[in-house]
Amino acid sequence: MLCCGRALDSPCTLALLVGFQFAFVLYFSLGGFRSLVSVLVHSSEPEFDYSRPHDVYTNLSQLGSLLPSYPSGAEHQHRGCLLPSPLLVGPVSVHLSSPLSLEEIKEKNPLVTPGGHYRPPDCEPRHHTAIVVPYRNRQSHLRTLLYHLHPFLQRQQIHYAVYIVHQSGNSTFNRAKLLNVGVREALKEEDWGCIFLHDVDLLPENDHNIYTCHLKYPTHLSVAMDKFRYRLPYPQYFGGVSAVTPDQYLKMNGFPNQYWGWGGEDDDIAARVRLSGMKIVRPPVAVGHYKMIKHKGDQGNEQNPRRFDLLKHTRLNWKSDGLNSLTYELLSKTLEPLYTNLSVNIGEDPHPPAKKPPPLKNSSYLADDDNNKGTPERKSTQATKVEEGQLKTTNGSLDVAQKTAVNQEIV
Ligand code: UDH
Ligand code: MN
Repeated sequence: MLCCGRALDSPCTLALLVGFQFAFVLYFSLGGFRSLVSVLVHSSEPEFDYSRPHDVYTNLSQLGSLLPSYPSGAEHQHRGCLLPSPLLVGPVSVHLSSPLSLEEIKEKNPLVTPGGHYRPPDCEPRHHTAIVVPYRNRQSHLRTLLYHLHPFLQRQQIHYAVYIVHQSGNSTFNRAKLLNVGVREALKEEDWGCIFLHDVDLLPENDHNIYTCHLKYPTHLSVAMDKFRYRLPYPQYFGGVSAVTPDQYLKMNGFPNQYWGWGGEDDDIAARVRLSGMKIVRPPVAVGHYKMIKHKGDQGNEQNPRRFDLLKHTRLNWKSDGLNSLTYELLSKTLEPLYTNLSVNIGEDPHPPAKKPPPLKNSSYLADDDNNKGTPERKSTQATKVEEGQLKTTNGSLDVAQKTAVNQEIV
């Protein structure tokens, strides 16, 4: 240090200045303190900046035109699509308010063909994925999903189609049975290598969340939903968005047909995965971000009070209730511009919820809620929910609603 004490022009001072400058350049080129720390501790989790998301239609105009890596011409059409796709952008914004009309969405997705099918125009896709959506009476959610998912998947350069499995009639909703129908119908149409089971109200926020299957094990994709503060609500959670290959699906005998109403079926599916000798795989939390469109419980999809009993018997029932016992009537199959619509009669709930009494005129408890949630029946269910929060299902996981209640209590 002595040599540096005298003058600014001494070689030592100069060396120090150059050293500092180099350190600064290095610091900022690494992206500041956070990245510096992650480099030092060798974090394996990818990092994404969700504060500056891209528009979900970014890079779409490049499809089918001249991409530097995909010059047009017949010989290149037989070239395998690059992995990962060079079109990916990472975090994408999600538009939840006032979705466009179906016609407007179709205009924005000119390469999507009837039935909601898509194939990359410039390269041979390496993945073939059917998206199966259980559905009834969620029109605006469906438009929001289609607006978002089509460009999202096209950027991934996969071959895909969207199947909406519409439960006809007014019987209690049965998500898992609709998924069984969707898988069977989709596989009748094409030899899909991967099937996504996708709630209509979930929108992926990062296009590095690739819609393909793990070769060996079922995948759970929606690991970080905004509704659960971007983390898994409980370790065995398998709801929202998941994916199986046809082989994995056969191995677990598909999904249960007996869960009418809200809840339990996702935990049953998770249990089937383990009982059939498989395990659940997941993308990193930083990739599996989803936004759920905010909604109330649907009429006809009331909480299933039998779900805990059913879950106790998954071990006994999974081999006899599932794909091998599936019955339904396909009422219609139409190729809409952005999706294939399968309208199905899946039968009646053998234990329908008790009919609510007709609303009394001037009743005081109807005044505060327009969605029938103020009825005594509904209130008593909600009141018991927190107490139920300590219950565990047979496979050790908490019910989503229960766990949410527990989480809210802890925080
Ligand atoms: N679904 C429909 N129509 C219905 C019911 C469900 O299309 O009437 C489908 C849809 O794809 C939905 C999925 O089934 O995304 C799952 O149902 P959900 O969205 O109701 O499930 P979620 O776990 O429930 O999001 C959140 C709380 C709703 C209130 C639960 C009762 N307390
Ligand atoms: Mn939902």
